[in-house]
Amino acid sequence: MPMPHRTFAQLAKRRLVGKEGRERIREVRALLAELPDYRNGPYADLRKWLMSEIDDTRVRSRAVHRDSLAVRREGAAQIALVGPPNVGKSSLLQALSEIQIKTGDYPFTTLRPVPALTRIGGVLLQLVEIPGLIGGAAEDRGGGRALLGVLRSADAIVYCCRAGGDPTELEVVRAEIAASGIEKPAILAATRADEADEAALSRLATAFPDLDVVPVSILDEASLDAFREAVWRLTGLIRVRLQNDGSVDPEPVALPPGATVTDIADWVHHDLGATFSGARVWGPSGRFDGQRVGRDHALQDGDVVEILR
Ligand SMILES: Nc1nc2c(ncn2[C@@H]2O[C@H](COP(=O)(O)OP(=O)(O)O)[C@@H](O)[C@H]2O)c(=O)[nH]1
Ligand SMILES: [Mg+2]
Repeated sequence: MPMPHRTFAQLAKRRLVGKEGRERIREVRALLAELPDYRNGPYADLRKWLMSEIDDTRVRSRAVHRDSLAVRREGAAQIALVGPPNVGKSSLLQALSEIQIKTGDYPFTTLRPVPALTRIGGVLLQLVEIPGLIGGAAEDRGGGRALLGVLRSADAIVYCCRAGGDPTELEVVRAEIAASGIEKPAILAATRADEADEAALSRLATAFPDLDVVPVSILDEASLDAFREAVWRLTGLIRVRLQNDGSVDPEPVALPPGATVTDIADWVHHDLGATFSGARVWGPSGRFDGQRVGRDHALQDGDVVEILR
C-alpha cells in the first residue's frame, strides 16, 4: 500500500530542506521515483509539483550568479547575525548549524551573507551571517545597501559583540541599521564569553540597555543551549505537534503567535483546512486533556492537536 499522499508531501518537503542546485534536483528525482504512478488525483498533483521544483531550482541556480547576495528563506524564521568582524559570527553559525558547513566552502573572512539551518526544539530556523556592515553602509559604503536589504527581509536580529570587546564597534553598525529604518526584534549575543569576565558583561548591558544580553561561547555547550532558547523566544513562534490515530508526530509544527486550529489544519493540507469539523487538544491551551475545540480555538506553545475530519 502506498503511503498517504499527505504524509508523502510532508516527507518530501522535509527531504528538500537545506538542499539547493544539483543536490536538490537529485533528491526531487529520487522522490519522483518513489511516487506511486497514478495519472489523476493527489499523487498526480504531487508529481506536477515535484516536476516544477526541478525547473524552479534550475532558475534559482542561474539567478544566484546575477544577484549574489540574495538568501533564499528556509525554515520557520530567518534570523540575521550582525556585528563587527572577528567577534565570532561565523564560528557561532558553524557551531549551531544542522547541516555541517564544509570549512572549505566557507571562508572565515566572509564577504557575503551565509545562511545555515539550525534545529531548535525540533524546528528548523535559518540563521544568516551578515558580514561587513561598516560605517556609511546606509549610504552604500562597502556595498552596504545590498547587505541591509538582506537584513530588511529577516524576521529578527542577533547583534553580536565580543563579550570583552569595545561596544562602540557595534554601535556604529546599529546606527547604520537604524538610519535605514530597519526595526526588528533583537537580542545581543555577548560572544567569545569564555574570554571575558562578569564586569565586561555588565559593561555591555550598560552600553545596550534596550537589548537582552545573552553570553555565548562556542566552547561551552550549555551557553549554546541557552543561546538557542533565546533565539527561539526571539521568533515569537509557537510549537504544536499533531496527533494522528493515537500517535504524536515527534516533529513539531512552528506557527505564528495566535495561530488557530484552522491554521494548523491548513498547514497539513489546504483541503483539510477547508473541511475539517474540529479538533481535540492536549496541553497549555486546553482546559483538560483531549478537550474538544472548534475551528477558531487559539493554540499555545507545547500543544498537541488531533484534527477531526
Ligand atoms: N575563545 C573563543 N574564540 C572564538 C569563539 N568564537 C570564535 N572565536 C575565534 O574568534 C576568531 C574570529 O571568529 P569568526 O567566527 O571568524 O568571526 P566573524 O568575523 O565575526 O565571523 C576566530 O579566530 C575564532 O576561532 C569563542 O566562543 N571563544
Ligand atoms: Mg565571519
